[in-house]
Amino acid sequence: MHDLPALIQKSLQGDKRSTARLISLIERADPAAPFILEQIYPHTGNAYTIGITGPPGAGKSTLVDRLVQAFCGQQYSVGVIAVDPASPFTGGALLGDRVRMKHDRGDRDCFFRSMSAGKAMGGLAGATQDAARVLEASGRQIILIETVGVGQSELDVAKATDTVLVVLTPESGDSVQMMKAGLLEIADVYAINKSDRPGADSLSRALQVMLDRKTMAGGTPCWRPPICLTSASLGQGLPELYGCIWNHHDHLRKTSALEERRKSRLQAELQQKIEAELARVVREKILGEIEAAGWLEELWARKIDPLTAARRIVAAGFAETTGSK
Ligand SMILES: Nc1nc2c(ncn2[C@@H]2O[C@H](COP(=O)(O)OP(=O)(O)O)[C@@H](O)[C@H]2O)c(=O)[nH]1
Ligand SMILES: [Mg+2]
Repeated sequence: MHDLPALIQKSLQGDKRSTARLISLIERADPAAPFILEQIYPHTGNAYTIGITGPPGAGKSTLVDRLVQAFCGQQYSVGVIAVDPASPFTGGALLGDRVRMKHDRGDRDCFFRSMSAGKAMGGLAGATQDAARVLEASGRQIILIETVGVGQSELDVAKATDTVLVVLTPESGDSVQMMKAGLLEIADVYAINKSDRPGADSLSRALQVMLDRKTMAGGTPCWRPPICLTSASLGQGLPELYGCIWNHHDHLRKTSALEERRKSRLQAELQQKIEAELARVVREKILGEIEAAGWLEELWARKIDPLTAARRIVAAGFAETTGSK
């Protein structure tokens, strides 16, 4: 990679093409990725991130497009990351492309990026988080992250944001399923989209009952997720939804919840990175030694048991790695 520092500099100044290239390098875990992340980190920490999740086809992308419109209308600089479903059969990337064309209209300052769940290395949540940081460092104030609300790794992506918007539809009225899927645990704001179709009111009532129960069960009553009825395609209920998102933002800011939320995310990230780093050290420094040192022979000859051997190898490996520093 020639002139990486210049590329980073241009991205920090808001250049879209450089930003896209940095994200690509990070996405495929290029050897330059750690340097990029190190350089941009001091320029992060202020963007507001919003996760949008829900079942496939609920209208998340359509809603995101509407929200982008609203944020841009208020002169915010917006970035969007859409995580495509991992399945090769869904044509997720194509969907992403279709929406990107809408976002990238000249009259809006929006950076759109789709990431493939299947491709991301080092965990989907990690890769998405890193991409969001690049966007943030390049001056994006609001970052929207769309993921399909199926599977733990997708939920983790949504959870790692400041406000989580869960999008449901009258068709997804099977609320017990949703609850099982963990969607309802992470919602800060609900949108019942496609409310132009029948069933939105009854889903809304069912959700209210569930929220009541949660409050009575001793959940922290300080923020009760509001339920907004929207029709993204018809453009209905959007100012209300936009307002609810900001209300949640204000709530987090007024209490110390925003800081707490972000700090606990950083702690989780640090922990995850330590584990990844340990795995790397094990792979690179320790596993190779085993054969050379003849441990297998010792095991085979019953001179030592596997657990004791493993402990000795690890202890020796770390003594060596820390000693060689
Ligand atoms: N009737 C109706 N259709 C909608 C609404 N919002 C989105 N759609 C349509 O639902 C389909 C899926 O939308 P999309 O935004 O791609 O859903 P996603 O998979 O959740 O991102 C598209 O054909 C949209 O035009 C809505 O409020 N009402
Ligand atoms: Mg979508």
